[in-house]
Amino acid sequence: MSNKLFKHLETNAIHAGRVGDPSFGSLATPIHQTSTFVFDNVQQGANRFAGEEAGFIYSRLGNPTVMELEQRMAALENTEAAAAFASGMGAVSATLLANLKKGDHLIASAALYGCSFALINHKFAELGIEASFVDITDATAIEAAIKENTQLIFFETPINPNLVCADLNEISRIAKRHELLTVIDNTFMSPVLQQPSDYGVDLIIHSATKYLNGHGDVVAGICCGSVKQIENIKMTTLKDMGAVMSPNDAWLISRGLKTLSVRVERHCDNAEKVADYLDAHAGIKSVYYPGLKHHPANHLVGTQMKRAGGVIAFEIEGSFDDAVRFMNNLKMCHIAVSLGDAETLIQHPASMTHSPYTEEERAAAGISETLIRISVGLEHVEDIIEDIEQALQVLRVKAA
Ligand code: LCS
Repeated sequence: MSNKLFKHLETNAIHAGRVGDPSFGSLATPIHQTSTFVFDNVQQGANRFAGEEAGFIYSRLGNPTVMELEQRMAALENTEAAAAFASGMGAVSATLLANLKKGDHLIASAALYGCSFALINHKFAELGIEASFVDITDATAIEAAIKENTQLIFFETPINPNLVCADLNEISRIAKRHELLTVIDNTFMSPVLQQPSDYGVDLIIHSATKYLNGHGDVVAGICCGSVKQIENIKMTTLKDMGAVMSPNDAWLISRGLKTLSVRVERHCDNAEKVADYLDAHAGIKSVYYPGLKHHPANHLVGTQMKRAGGVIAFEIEGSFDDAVRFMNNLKMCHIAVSLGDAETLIQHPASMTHSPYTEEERAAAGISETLIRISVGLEHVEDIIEDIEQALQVLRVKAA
Protein backbone atom coordinates (compact mmCIF):
# COMPACT_ATOMS: atom_id res chain seq x y z
CA MET A 1 0.00 0.00 0.00
CA SER A 2 1.33 3.39 -0.99
CA ASN A 3 1.20 6.11 1.67
CA LYS A 4 0.33 8.60 -1.10
CA LEU A 5 -2.16 11.13 0.16
CA PHE A 6 -3.03 13.28 -2.85
CA LYS A 7 -3.51 12.75 -6.55
CA HIS A 8 -0.59 14.95 -7.63
CA LEU A 9 3.13 14.63 -6.96
CA GLU A 10 3.47 18.40 -6.46
CA THR A 11 1.07 18.20 -3.50
CA ASN A 12 2.63 15.08 -2.02
CA ALA A 13 6.08 16.68 -2.21
CA ILE A 14 4.76 19.26 0.26
CA HIS A 15 2.31 17.30 2.43
CA ALA A 16 2.92 13.55 2.26
CA GLY A 17 4.21 11.84 5.37
CA ARG A 18 4.11 15.02 7.45
CA VAL A 19 5.08 14.37 11.07
CA GLY A 20 4.39 17.97 12.10
CA ASP A 21 4.56 19.31 15.62
CA PRO A 22 1.88 17.97 17.98
CA SER A 23 3.35 19.99 20.89
CA PHE A 24 3.27 23.56 19.53
CA GLY A 25 1.71 23.34 16.08
CA SER A 26 4.63 24.80 14.14
CA LEU A 27 4.16 24.63 10.37
CA ALA A 28 7.70 23.37 9.79
CA THR A 29 8.33 19.98 11.34
CA PRO A 30 10.90 20.35 14.14
CA ILE A 31 14.37 18.87 13.74
CA HIS A 32 14.49 16.04 16.26
CA GLN A 33 18.20 16.46 16.87
CA THR A 34 18.56 13.64 19.35
CA SER A 35 20.60 10.48 19.46
CA THR A 36 18.28 8.58 21.80
CA PHE A 37 14.69 8.52 23.10
CA VAL A 38 13.65 8.29 26.74
CA PHE A 39 11.52 5.31 27.82
CA ASP A 40 8.86 5.74 30.52
CA ASN A 41 10.14 2.58 32.20
CA VAL A 42 12.24 -0.53 31.61
CA GLN A 43 9.28 -2.53 30.29
CA GLN A 44 8.56 0.09 27.63
CA GLY A 45 12.18 -0.07 26.46
CA ALA A 46 12.06 -3.86 26.30
CA ASN A 47 8.74 -3.78 24.43
CA ARG A 48 10.12 -1.37 21.84
CA PHE A 49 13.21 -3.51 21.28
CA ALA A 50 10.98 -6.58 20.93
CA GLY A 51 8.85 -4.75 18.37
CA GLU A 52 5.79 -5.17 20.60
CA GLU A 53 5.24 -1.44 21.01
CA ALA A 54 5.61 1.30 18.40
CA GLY A 55 7.96 4.15 19.25
CA PHE A 56 11.45 5.43 18.74
CA ILE A 57 14.48 3.89 20.45
CA TYR A 58 17.71 5.35 19.09
CA SER A 59 18.31 7.51 16.02
CA ARG A 60 20.32 4.88 14.13
CA LEU A 61 17.12 2.78 14.21
CA GLY A 62 14.71 5.58 13.40
CA ASN A 63 14.03 9.27 14.02
CA PRO A 64 10.84 11.32 13.49
CA THR A 65 12.46 13.92 11.21
CA VAL A 66 14.07 11.21 9.11
CA MET A 67 10.78 9.27 9.10
CA GLU A 68 8.97 12.28 7.62
CA LEU A 69 11.41 12.32 4.69
CA GLU A 70 11.16 8.54 4.23
CA GLN A 71 7.35 8.67 4.15
CA ARG A 72 7.36 11.61 1.73
CA MET A 73 9.82 9.94 -0.63
CA ALA A 74 7.83 6.70 -0.59
CA ALA A 75 4.77 8.72 -1.63
CA LEU A 76 6.71 10.43 -4.44
CA GLU A 77 8.13 7.16 -5.79
CA ASN A 78 4.79 5.38 -5.35
CA THR A 79 6.26 2.71 -3.09
CA GLU A 80 5.20 1.45 0.32
CA ALA A 81 8.30 2.54 2.23
CA ALA A 82 11.73 4.16 2.08
CA ALA A 83 15.02 4.14 3.99
CA ALA A 84 17.25 7.21 4.32
CA PHE A 85 21.05 7.03 4.25
CA ALA A 86 24.06 9.22 5.01
CA SER A 87 24.95 9.37 1.29
CA GLY A 88 23.90 8.05 -2.09
CA MET A 89 26.71 5.52 -1.87
CA GLY A 90 25.41 4.50 1.58
CA ALA A 91 22.08 3.74 -0.14
CA VAL A 92 23.69 1.89 -3.08
CA SER A 93 25.98 -0.26 -0.91
CA ALA A 94 23.35 -1.09 1.74
CA THR A 95 20.64 -1.89 -0.82
CA LEU A 96 22.87 -4.18 -2.87
CA LEU A 97 24.48 -5.90 0.12
CA ALA A 98 21.10 -6.54 1.75
CA ASN A 99 20.21 -8.57 -1.33
CA LEU A 100 23.51 -10.28 -2.17
CA LYS A 101 25.77 -12.76 -0.41
CA LYS A 102 28.98 -14.59 -1.19
CA GLY A 103 28.52 -16.79 -4.25
CA ASP A 104 25.75 -14.63 -5.74
CA HIS A 105 25.90 -12.93 -9.11
CA LEU A 106 24.49 -9.59 -10.24
CA ILE A 107 24.12 -7.91 -13.59
CA ALA A 108 25.17 -4.27 -13.62
CA SER A 109 25.21 -1.63 -16.30
CA ALA A 110 28.78 -1.21 -17.60
CA ALA A 111 28.33 2.54 -17.28
CA LEU A 112 27.42 3.69 -13.79
CA TYR A 113 28.41 6.49 -11.43
CA GLY A 114 32.15 5.86 -10.82
CA CYS A 115 31.89 4.85 -7.14
CA SER A 116 28.99 2.44 -7.79
CA PHE A 117 31.17 0.80 -10.43
CA ALA A 118 34.15 0.69 -8.04
CA LEU A 119 32.03 -0.84 -5.27
CA ILE A 120 30.81 -3.66 -7.51
CA ASN A 121 33.95 -4.20 -9.54
CA HIS A 122 36.44 -4.03 -6.68
CA LYS A 123 34.85 -4.56 -3.25
CA PHE A 124 32.14 -7.03 -4.24
CA ALA A 125 34.72 -9.10 -6.14
CA GLU A 126 36.78 -9.33 -2.93
CA LEU A 127 33.67 -10.45 -1.04
CA GLY A 128 32.97 -13.24 -3.52
CA ILE A 129 30.01 -11.51 -5.16
CA GLU A 130 30.38 -11.86 -8.89
CA ALA A 131 29.22 -9.25 -11.42
CA SER A 132 28.65 -9.11 -15.17
CA PHE A 133 28.81 -5.61 -16.63
CA VAL A 134 26.58 -5.27 -19.69
CA ASP A 135 25.30 -2.69 -22.12
CA ILE A 136 22.02 -2.04 -20.35
CA THR A 137 20.33 -0.98 -23.62
CA ASP A 138 20.96 -4.44 -25.08
CA ALA A 139 18.23 -6.90 -24.00
CA THR A 140 20.07 -9.82 -25.63
CA ALA A 141 23.23 -9.02 -23.66
CA ILE A 142 21.26 -8.83 -20.39
CA GLU A 143 19.54 -12.19 -21.05
CA ALA A 144 22.86 -13.75 -22.05
CA ALA A 145 24.48 -12.64 -18.77
CA ILE A 146 21.86 -14.34 -16.56
CA LYS A 147 23.21 -17.33 -14.64
CA GLU A 148 21.89 -19.82 -12.13
CA ASN A 149 23.09 -17.63 -9.22
CA THR A 150 21.99 -14.24 -10.61
CA GLN A 151 19.99 -12.29 -8.04
CA LEU A 152 19.47 -8.81 -9.41
CA ILE A 153 19.96 -6.20 -12.12
CA PHE A 154 21.39 -2.81 -11.10
CA PHE A 155 21.40 0.17 -13.44
CA GLU A 156 20.90 3.90 -13.93
CA THR A 157 18.83 5.69 -16.54
CA PRO A 158 19.83 8.20 -17.82
CA ILE A 159 23.33 6.95 -17.09
CA ASN A 160 25.88 9.13 -15.33
CA PRO A 161 27.79 10.54 -17.22
CA ASN A 162 26.95 9.72 -20.85
CA LEU A 163 23.13 10.08 -20.73
CA VAL A 164 22.49 6.69 -22.34
CA CYS A 165 18.97 5.58 -21.39
CA ALA A 166 17.61 2.14 -20.59
CA ASP A 167 14.10 0.97 -21.44
CA LEU A 168 12.38 0.23 -18.12
CA ASN A 169 9.67 -1.92 -19.73
CA GLU A 170 12.26 -4.13 -21.34
CA ILE A 171 14.44 -4.55 -18.25
CA SER A 172 11.44 -5.24 -16.04
CA ARG A 173 10.14 -7.85 -18.46
CA ILE A 174 13.47 -9.71 -18.44
CA ALA A 175 13.73 -9.48 -14.65
CA LYS A 176 10.20 -10.79 -14.08
CA ARG A 177 10.73 -13.66 -16.51
CA HIS A 178 13.85 -14.76 -14.61
CA GLU A 179 12.60 -13.77 -11.12
CA LEU A 180 15.37 -11.23 -10.63
CA LEU A 181 15.19 -8.16 -8.42
CA THR A 182 15.54 -4.82 -10.21
CA VAL A 183 17.41 -1.96 -8.55
CA ILE A 184 17.51 1.41 -10.29
CA ASP A 185 19.44 4.54 -9.45
CA ASN A 186 16.92 7.27 -10.35
CA THR A 187 19.12 10.19 -9.30
CA PHE A 188 19.25 11.95 -12.69
CA MET A 189 15.46 12.06 -13.09
CA SER A 190 14.02 12.45 -9.59
CA PRO A 191 10.46 11.14 -9.16
CA VAL A 192 9.18 14.27 -10.91
CA LEU A 193 10.41 12.97 -14.27
CA GLN A 194 10.47 9.19 -13.85
CA GLN A 195 8.67 6.81 -11.49
CA PRO A 196 10.23 3.38 -12.03
CA SER A 197 7.70 1.64 -9.76
CA ASP A 198 5.14 2.14 -12.58
CA TYR A 199 7.28 -0.30 -14.56
CA GLY A 200 7.59 -2.84 -11.75
CA VAL A 201 11.13 -1.85 -10.70
CA ASP A 202 11.59 -3.15 -7.14
CA LEU A 203 14.03 -0.76 -5.49
CA ILE A 204 14.59 2.88 -6.38
CA ILE A 205 17.71 4.63 -5.14
CA HIS A 206 18.57 8.32 -5.14
CA SER A 207 21.62 10.28 -4.27
CA ALA A 208 19.53 12.82 -2.32
CA THR A 209 22.58 15.07 -2.53
CA LYS A 210 21.35 16.03 -6.01
CA TYR A 211 17.88 17.17 -7.15
CA LEU A 212 15.97 16.00 -4.06
CA ASN A 213 17.82 18.40 -1.80
CA GLY A 214 18.74 20.71 -4.65
CA HIS A 215 20.81 23.29 -2.80
CA GLY A 216 24.29 21.78 -2.73
CA ASP A 217 24.53 21.70 1.06
CA VAL A 218 23.87 18.05 1.96
CA VAL A 219 25.29 14.62 1.12
CA ALA A 220 22.56 11.98 1.53
CA GLY A 221 20.81 8.99 -0.04
CA ILE A 222 17.48 7.21 -0.08
CA CYS A 223 16.06 3.87 -1.20
CA CYS A 224 12.34 3.32 -1.89
CA GLY A 225 10.58 -0.04 -2.17
CA SER A 226 8.13 -2.47 -0.58
CA VAL A 227 7.78 -2.67 3.22
CA LYS A 228 9.36 -6.14 3.07
CA GLN A 229 12.40 -4.96 1.11
CA ILE A 230 12.89 -1.76 3.12
CA GLU A 231 12.52 -3.61 6.44
CA ASN A 232 15.14 -6.08 5.25
CA ILE A 233 17.55 -3.23 4.43
CA LYS A 234 16.79 -1.38 7.67
CA MET A 235 17.24 -4.44 9.87
CA THR A 236 20.47 -5.60 8.20
CA THR A 237 22.74 -3.26 6.29
CA LEU A 238 21.30 0.01 7.61
CA LYS A 239 21.11 -0.97 11.29
CA ASP A 240 24.39 -2.86 11.45
CA MET A 241 26.55 -0.99 8.95
CA GLY A 242 25.05 2.26 10.12
CA ALA A 243 25.17 4.78 7.25
CA VAL A 244 22.10 6.60 8.60
CA MET A 245 20.94 10.06 7.62
CA SER A 246 21.17 12.78 10.27
CA PRO A 247 17.94 14.52 11.36
CA ASN A 248 19.35 17.86 10.25
CA ASP A 249 20.05 16.57 6.72
CA ALA A 250 16.60 14.94 6.54
CA TRP A 251 15.01 18.26 7.46
CA LEU A 252 16.94 20.09 4.73
CA ILE A 253 15.95 17.50 2.13
CA SER A 254 12.27 17.56 3.18
CA ARG A 255 12.45 21.34 2.76
CA GLY A 256 14.08 20.88 -0.64
CA LEU A 257 11.34 18.48 -1.74
CA LYS A 258 8.70 21.19 -1.34
CA THR A 259 10.16 22.96 -4.40
CA LEU A 260 11.35 19.84 -6.25
CA SER A 261 8.82 19.94 -9.06
CA VAL A 262 9.25 23.65 -9.84
CA ARG A 263 13.03 23.34 -9.67
CA VAL A 264 13.14 20.27 -11.91
CA GLU A 265 10.84 21.87 -14.49
CA ARG A 266 13.15 24.92 -14.63
CA HIS A 267 16.25 22.70 -14.84
CA CYS A 268 14.60 21.02 -17.85
CA ASP A 269 13.58 24.34 -19.47
CA ASN A 270 17.17 25.60 -19.18
CA ALA A 271 18.83 22.31 -20.19
CA GLU A 272 16.66 22.03 -23.31
CA LYS A 273 17.81 25.49 -24.43
CA VAL A 274 21.48 24.85 -23.57
CA ALA A 275 21.34 21.49 -25.43
CA ASP A 276 19.84 23.18 -28.53
CA TYR A 277 22.49 25.90 -28.36
CA LEU A 278 25.36 23.38 -28.04
CA ASP A 279 23.90 21.18 -30.77
CA ALA A 280 23.85 24.08 -33.24
CA HIS A 281 27.34 25.36 -32.33
CA ALA A 282 30.17 24.81 -34.82
CA GLY A 283 32.67 24.50 -31.97
CA ILE A 284 30.83 21.51 -30.46
CA LYS A 285 31.43 18.03 -31.88
CA SER A 286 28.64 16.04 -30.19
CA VAL A 287 25.85 16.55 -27.68
CA TYR A 288 24.27 13.79 -25.61
CA TYR A 289 20.87 14.81 -24.25
CA PRO A 290 17.77 12.60 -24.47
CA GLY A 291 15.68 15.66 -25.32
CA LEU A 292 17.43 16.08 -28.66
CA LYS A 293 15.75 14.43 -31.66
CA HIS A 294 18.95 12.60 -32.65
CA HIS A 295 19.44 10.99 -29.22
CA PRO A 296 18.77 7.22 -29.42
CA ALA A 297 16.40 7.40 -26.43
CA ASN A 298 14.44 10.45 -27.60
CA HIS A 299 11.36 8.22 -27.97
CA LEU A 300 11.42 7.62 -24.18
CA VAL A 301 11.00 11.34 -23.48
CA GLY A 302 7.32 12.01 -22.91
CA THR A 303 6.68 8.37 -22.02
CA GLN A 304 9.08 6.70 -19.58
CA MET A 305 10.65 10.03 -18.67
CA LYS A 306 8.38 13.07 -18.53
CA ARG A 307 11.18 15.36 -19.71
CA ALA A 308 14.91 14.90 -20.40
CA GLY A 309 16.31 16.35 -17.15
CA GLY A 310 18.96 18.91 -16.35
CA VAL A 311 22.21 17.14 -17.25
CA ILE A 312 23.90 17.27 -20.67
CA ALA A 313 27.10 15.61 -21.87
CA PHE A 314 29.08 16.91 -24.83
CA GLU A 315 32.40 16.94 -26.61
CA ILE A 316 33.98 20.01 -28.11
CA GLU A 317 35.80 20.21 -31.44
CA GLY A 318 39.53 20.17 -30.90
CA SER A 319 41.97 18.49 -28.58
CA PHE A 320 41.62 17.43 -24.97
CA ASP A 321 43.68 20.51 -24.03
CA ASP A 322 41.07 22.66 -25.76
CA ALA A 323 38.36 21.04 -23.64
CA VAL A 324 40.34 21.82 -20.50
CA ARG A 325 40.93 25.39 -21.67
CA PHE A 326 37.21 25.78 -22.41
CA MET A 327 36.27 24.74 -18.86
CA ASN A 328 38.96 26.93 -17.29
CA ASN A 329 37.63 29.89 -19.31
CA LEU A 330 34.14 29.72 -17.77
CA LYS A 331 33.37 32.67 -15.54
CA MET A 332 29.98 31.88 -13.96
CA CYS A 333 29.57 28.11 -14.33
CA HIS A 334 31.53 26.37 -11.59
CA ILE A 335 33.99 23.58 -12.26
CA ALA A 336 32.67 21.07 -9.73
CA VAL A 337 31.36 17.53 -9.48
CA SER A 338 27.78 16.85 -8.26
CA LEU A 339 24.62 17.90 -10.07
CA GLY A 340 21.08 19.06 -9.48
CA ASP A 341 22.05 22.26 -7.68
CA ALA A 342 20.91 25.82 -8.34
CA GLU A 343 24.39 26.59 -9.66
CA THR A 344 25.46 25.33 -13.09
CA LEU A 345 28.24 22.79 -12.50
CA ILE A 346 30.61 21.46 -15.12
CA GLN A 347 33.11 18.63 -14.82
CA HIS A 348 35.28 16.19 -16.74
CA PRO A 349 34.10 12.62 -15.93
CA ALA A 350 37.27 10.77 -17.08
CA SER A 351 39.46 12.65 -14.60
CA MET A 352 36.82 13.29 -11.93
CA THR A 353 33.57 11.35 -11.27
CA HIS A 354 34.56 8.37 -13.41
CA SER A 355 38.23 8.18 -12.47
CA PRO A 356 37.57 4.94 -10.50
CA TYR A 357 37.31 3.31 -13.96
CA THR A 358 40.51 2.47 -15.81
CA GLU A 359 40.82 3.95 -19.30
CA GLU A 360 39.97 0.53 -20.78
CA GLU A 361 36.93 0.14 -18.53
CA ARG A 362 35.71 3.59 -19.53
CA ALA A 363 36.09 2.67 -23.21
CA ALA A 364 34.12 -0.56 -22.63
CA ALA A 365 31.41 1.43 -20.83
CA GLY A 366 31.12 4.03 -23.60
CA ILE A 367 32.51 6.88 -21.50
CA SER A 368 34.77 8.92 -23.75
CA GLU A 369 37.94 10.57 -22.44
CA THR A 370 36.90 13.94 -23.86
CA LEU A 371 33.34 13.95 -22.53
CA ILE A 372 32.30 17.04 -20.56
CA ARG A 373 29.25 16.89 -18.28
CA ILE A 374 27.22 19.95 -17.41
CA SER A 375 24.49 20.11 -14.78
CA VAL A 376 22.42 23.03 -15.96
CA GLY A 377 21.41 25.19 -13.01
CA LEU A 378 18.60 27.58 -12.21
CA GLU A 379 20.32 30.78 -13.32
CA HIS A 380 18.74 32.70 -16.23
CA VAL A 381 19.43 30.54 -19.27
CA GLU A 382 20.79 33.49 -21.27
CA ASP A 383 23.51 34.00 -18.65
CA ILE A 384 24.43 30.30 -18.80
CA ILE A 385 24.65 30.32 -22.60
CA GLU A 386 26.54 33.62 -22.61
CA ASP A 387 29.16 32.15 -20.25
CA ILE A 388 29.58 29.03 -22.43
CA GLU A 389 29.74 31.21 -25.55
CA GLN A 390 32.48 33.49 -24.18
CA ALA A 391 34.53 30.43 -23.07
CA LEU A 392 34.24 28.93 -26.55
CA GLN A 393 35.10 32.32 -28.11
CA VAL A 394 38.36 32.46 -26.15
CA LEU A 395 39.30 29.09 -27.71
CA ARG A 396 38.59 30.43 -31.17
CA VAL A 397 40.63 33.58 -30.58
CA LYS A 398 43.55 31.45 -29.35
CA ALA A 399 43.24 29.13 -32.38
CA ALA A 400 43.18 32.06 -34.88
N1 LCS B 1 24.33 7.63 -7.91
C1 LCS B 1 24.52 8.56 -8.85
C2 LCS B 1 23.83 8.45 -10.16
C3 LCS B 1 25.38 9.62 -8.59
O1 LCS B 1 25.55 10.55 -9.53
C4 LCS B 1 26.05 9.69 -7.34
C5 LCS B 1 27.01 10.78 -7.02
C6 LCS B 1 25.81 8.69 -6.40
C7 LCS B 1 24.93 7.67 -6.71
C8 LCS B 1 26.46 8.71 -5.05
O2 LCS B 1 25.82 9.67 -4.27
P1 LCS B 1 26.54 10.42 -3.05
O3 LCS B 1 27.10 9.36 -2.16
O4 LCS B 1 27.60 11.29 -3.63
O5 LCS B 1 25.40 11.16 -2.42
N2 LCS B 1 27.38 11.51 -8.15
C9 LCS B 1 28.26 12.45 -8.20
C10 LCS B 1 28.60 13.10 -9.39
O6 LCS B 1 28.20 12.82 -10.51
N3 LCS B 1 29.44 14.05 -9.12
O7 LCS B 1 29.80 14.07 -7.78
C11 LCS B 1 29.07 13.02 -7.11
